[in-house]
Amino acid sequence: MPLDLQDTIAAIASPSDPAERGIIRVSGSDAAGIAGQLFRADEDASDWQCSRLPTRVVGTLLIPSLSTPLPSALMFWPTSRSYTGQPMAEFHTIGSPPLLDATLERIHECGARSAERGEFTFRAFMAGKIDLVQAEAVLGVIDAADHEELQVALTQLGGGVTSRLVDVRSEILSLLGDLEAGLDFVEEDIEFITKQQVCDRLTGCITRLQQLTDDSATRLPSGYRRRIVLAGLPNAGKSTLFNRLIGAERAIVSSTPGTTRDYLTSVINVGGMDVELIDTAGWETAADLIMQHAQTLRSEQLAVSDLILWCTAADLDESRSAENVRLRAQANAAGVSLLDVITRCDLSRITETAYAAELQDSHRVSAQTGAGVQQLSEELQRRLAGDRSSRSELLSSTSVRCRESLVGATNAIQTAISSAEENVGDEVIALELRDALHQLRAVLGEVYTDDILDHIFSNFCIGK
Ligand SMILES: Nc1nc2c(ncn2[C@@H]2O[C@H](COP(=O)(O)OP(=O)(O)O)[C@@H](O)[C@H]2O)c(=O)[nH]1
Ligand SMILES: [Mg+2]
Repeated sequence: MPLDLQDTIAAIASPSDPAERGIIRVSGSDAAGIAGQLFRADEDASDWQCSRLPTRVVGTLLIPSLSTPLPSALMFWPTSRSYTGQPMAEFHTIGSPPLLDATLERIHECGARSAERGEFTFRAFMAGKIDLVQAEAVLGVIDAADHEELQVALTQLGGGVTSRLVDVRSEILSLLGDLEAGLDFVEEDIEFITKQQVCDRLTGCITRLQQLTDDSATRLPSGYRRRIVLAGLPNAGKSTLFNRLIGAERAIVSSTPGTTRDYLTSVINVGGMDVELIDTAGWETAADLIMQHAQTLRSEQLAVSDLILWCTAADLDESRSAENVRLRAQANAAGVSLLDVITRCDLSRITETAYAAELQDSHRVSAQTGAGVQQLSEELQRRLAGDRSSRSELLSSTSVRCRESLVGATNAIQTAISSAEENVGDEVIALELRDALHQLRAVLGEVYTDDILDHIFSNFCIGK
């Protein structure tokens, strides 16, 4: 990432496909000069360059390689009160790739160079407009795979995580102030803060940091989709339920056991979360090689799932009950959470079977009539939302980068508490607190190394 923040950079900031609107962004000390060379404001707004306030002006772009002027709006931030913390101009015009390319070429001729990946956000970071946690959140918003990820990224961008870190940092700074004041008056034996107060306040910091550390440990990789697998004896109605949940006739449904031989997957939306639903086969005794293969696939699918829906037909024949229990136990042994679903519940009641006693928590559905399917969806939503990983406030990229520093800060504070309890001396406590502060600064990006910055900003697209 070039550290020259003074030269003026430009890039197309809108997606590369043709669209109604395209945006070209220019940032740097010469943004106004460059904009003035190719933009003509409509008459009543021709004094836009004199404004000290952010301005929106309607006019045209004059590009020599184009035969006619291009209608455009100019957004102009004349001072450091812009996203990048420096003068910035944005041209909003027709989103035609060749027109945008021609405009950008003209901007380069006027003296701007091409922006590198993430360079606008990098400048925002260098100008102190955002911290590193928020810079990562910008990337998270751009890359969000579904509503849930977008929500996490927006919270992080809004400063939810930052403000918690800043709170802890202020608390430590204030404690450090008290301890160091005490050190200055050590001869006079004046105590600015009691050991108990130090321990209590530091314990509060640890609780807050612990929550963020836990979050960072459980956060799922970005783009990870939870997987729900339908499992159960042949004819339990898995494929019918699969079709009902995805809202389409994808899986072949038949009363001939072993109809489904391959597994099928489809993405469904559960409470704003994209979830992969998988219909499995291979639950009967393997009579041929294909069925053996189906069994292998089924086991693999089960092992990598986040939730198994074990389907038991309400009209299950008593003679097959033992087999149902055996296979369910086998599926349950994979260590994945399992939810019992009584299927075909329009047919009869399962209460007579011995197995029924175990099914206190089951969900009754009829995929054929649709009864209970809505309630099942709601339960899936609850289960997935209850998953700790989905409650994280940290983006996975931030988690990976910060985990070590968060743990480091927590350990330093823990050592400070032990030192206070053992009356080791305020100098030792202060030393640990300074270490904790350093670790927190690393999380926020107040101390950083070039390779960390390179790693973060090179993941951005150009124009952001
Ligand atoms: N009455 C009734 N029949 C169902 C229901 N769900 C599935 N079936 C029937 O049960 C048989 C097996 O269904 P299928 O979905 O192929 O089961 P799978 O082998 O577990 O995939 C088919 O004849 C379906 O029509 C249901 O909710 N009610
Ligand atoms: Mg099937």
